[in-house]
Parts: sequence; C-alpha cells; structure tokens
Amino acid sequence: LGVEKVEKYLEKAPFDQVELNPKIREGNIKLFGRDMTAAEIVDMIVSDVRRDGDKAVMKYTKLIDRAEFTPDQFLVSEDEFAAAEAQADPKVIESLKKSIENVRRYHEEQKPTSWMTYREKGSLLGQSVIPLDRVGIYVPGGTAAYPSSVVMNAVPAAVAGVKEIIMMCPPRDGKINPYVLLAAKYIGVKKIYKIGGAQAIAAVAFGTETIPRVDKITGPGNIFVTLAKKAVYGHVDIDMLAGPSEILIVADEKADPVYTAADMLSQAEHDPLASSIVITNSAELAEKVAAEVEKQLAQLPRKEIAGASIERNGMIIIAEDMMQAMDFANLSAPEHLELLTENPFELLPYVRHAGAVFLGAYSPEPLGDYFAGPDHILPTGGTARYYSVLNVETFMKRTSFISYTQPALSDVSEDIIRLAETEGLQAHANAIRLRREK
Ligand code: HSO
Ligand code: ZN
Repeated sequence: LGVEKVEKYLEKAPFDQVELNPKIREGNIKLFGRDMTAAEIVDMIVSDVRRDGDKAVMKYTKLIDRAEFTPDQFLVSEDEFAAAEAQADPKVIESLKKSIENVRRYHEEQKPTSWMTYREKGSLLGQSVIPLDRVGIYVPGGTAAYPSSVVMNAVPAAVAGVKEIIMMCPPRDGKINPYVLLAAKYIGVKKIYKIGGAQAIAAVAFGTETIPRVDKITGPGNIFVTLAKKAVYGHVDIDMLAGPSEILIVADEKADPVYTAADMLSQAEHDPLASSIVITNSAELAEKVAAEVEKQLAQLPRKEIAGASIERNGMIIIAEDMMQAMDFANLSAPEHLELLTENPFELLPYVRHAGAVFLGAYSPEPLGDYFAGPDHILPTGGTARYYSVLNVETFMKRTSFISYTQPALSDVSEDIIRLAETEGLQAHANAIRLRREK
C-alpha cells in the first residue's frame, strides 16, 4: 500500500468502470469443453431458460450450484423456514429485527406521494405514484450470503407497497443461509426460490412453469448475475449494474489513522476486487494509515481477501488541499464516501457524485451497511454519476393525469390545432375542433 501524489489521478477516475470492473473485462471460462467468455455463458443460459423454462433452470442449478432439485423444490418450504428458525441464535434475530425497523423507518420518509394541481377554469393536472405489481430481488449466496442485503433489498419494496416480492438466492449444499431466510420472512417476502446466477435472472424475467414472471429485478450479484440483468433489461426493468464494492475516504490531518485504516479494511474484506482509497492533505496521516493498515490486516480472519484487495486496489493519495480532494472524490464517484475531517458538513455541499456519504469519525461505513437506515445497495464503478442508491421509488412508477373542462379546452384549442396541423395530423386537430364547436 503505497502513498501517491494526486496529479496522476486528476484526469482519470480511479473507479473507472472499464478499467476496474471485471464484469466488463470478461475472462475465458472452460465450459462443456469450450473456452467461453462470461457473456457467452450468460447468453446461452438466458436463451435456454427462456426456451425450456424449469428444465433449463434444473439443468444449470445442478451444473453450477450442485443442487438436484425438481421444480417444486425450487421454492423454500414451510419445513425449511422452521429449520432455519430452530437453528437461529435469538440474539442475532433481535439485532436483525432492529435493523429491519431502522431501515423501514428511514424508507417510510422517502415515500413519494401522488399529487394534483388546479389549472384554469376548473382543470386538473396530476401524477400518481404506483407501486410495481411484482418484483424479483436477488440475494447472492456463497461466501457473500448477507442477511443485511435481504433487508436492504426487500424493505424499500415492501414500503413502496409492491404486491408481491419474490426472492432468488443460490443454494449452498442445497440450502439457503438461515438468517437470509428469516430476514425475508420478517419483512413479508412469501416466495423464496433456491436458484441463482443467470438462470435465476432469466427465470424471473421470462417466467417458467413454476416461477412467476416479475416486472423488475433488483439486487447485487456476481458477473453472471450482472450480465444476465443487462441481457433481460427491456423485458423487465432492473435497478442498476453493480460491480465490486468501493470506499473513498477523504481525510484531513485531524482524522484518526486507526479508524481510517479500519474503514479501508472493512471494504477490502468483501472481495479481492474491492477498492479502498484514502485521499488526504496530510502526508503525516498518509504514512500512519499505511502502517496501520498492515498492522490491522495481519489480524483479520479474511486477510487473504482483504490483503489481495489492498494490494490490487488500495491507495493513499496526497492532495494539495481539501478542495482538490473533493474534486478527486467527484471524479471517482465512489459507492461509499467517508468524510473523516474536522468539519465534514463543510464539505457536504461539494459532493456531487457518491452513492452514500458518511460524515465524521463516528459514522463508519458498517453503520450504514447494517443499521442506520439508508440502503446499502449502491452504485459502483463510477456509476454514481447517474445511478441512485436503491430507494422506495426504485419499486414505483409514475403515471400522469389530465382533466380539462370545456371552457378550458376552448381557450387553448387554437394553439393545439395549429401544432397538430404543423405536424400534418388532421385527426388530432379534429379531436380538438369538434369539442370547441360543441
Ligand atoms: N458494504 C457492502 C454491503 C455489506 N456489508 C453487506 C456488509 N454486509 C456493499 O455496499
Ligand atoms: Zn460492507
């Protein structure tokens, strides 16, 4: 973990989607005796599932997740919920329920409202905000079986008022993590399918004999999930295309090097491809953080992963001043932005591109990952330039409405007729003229 000067990075974003995101750099993978790219594999799986439904989902669940399910076994049964409940630690359940409550409370405040406004002569205009009928939330399995991601995915959908939330999670040894199941149950998710990867995305995008088709798919996943979401976009809506996790810490000379290093590592332990960057105006802090990272890293159970991530994408950069540090932050558009400065609120107005901002020494990223209330499903890879954090509106859509009275329509009819005739659309003009003459 070296300390570098900022110049090199002022032109080019460090979290560049194309450079850093392995979802774009698709490597070759051996499958069926052939070298295939991830994109080729995903295309194959998506078209197979679209054509063959459950049969194809069974085939890929066996091949990839090593679970031999009949289609009626995709769905998590009452017995499986009961088994999860029996093995769960009541203390964990208590913490999980508090987290759900905080996330719910925060998202309640976000709920958009329908509105109506009066115009001339008794006319009305407005907009209704309507929840989606059915959404599919994806929850990764494997080493990253995060109950917290169930909370962050399902709660905004539930608050939005989505009629049916279905969840997909890849099985591990034929099962799903008990806390993942219980989190879903407490939020009111009724249907959970033990399927994952591109086959799960395709199954809910097109529907199969046993799996319902959804209107939108949300949630993070690996390269196959992300490419599959991209492939089915248009048949259904998706939230975003997400890559490995990142943190950017803007720190001044007052930042605590121990906290700073701990926060870098909390992101690094997610994934060897995660990136953790500190930018500071203090060369002294930079040296201390570098030493502290080495020290704390050695003690981590996940030091293999965190170490690989720090080696690959860990950086400490020296900026001339805090304004330059903020320019750098906006250029990189990080998923998580920590402002570890004496007066973090002074910098907040300069934040233009970031998924979530954490202000001050006592608001470390894990507070947001698990508990405070805001969502942890966030844009990565510089896409915070145009994507938002997952939110209640992710699960809603807007419909406009118009109601004019006859006098109000007569008043504007000439303008409309003129515009319609300019476009050569006589029937449009007639629809207005006929009502005027009435
Ligand atoms: N920091 C992760 C979310 C997470 N952390 C889940 C712990 N569990 C990506 O934003
Ligand atoms: Zn995390």
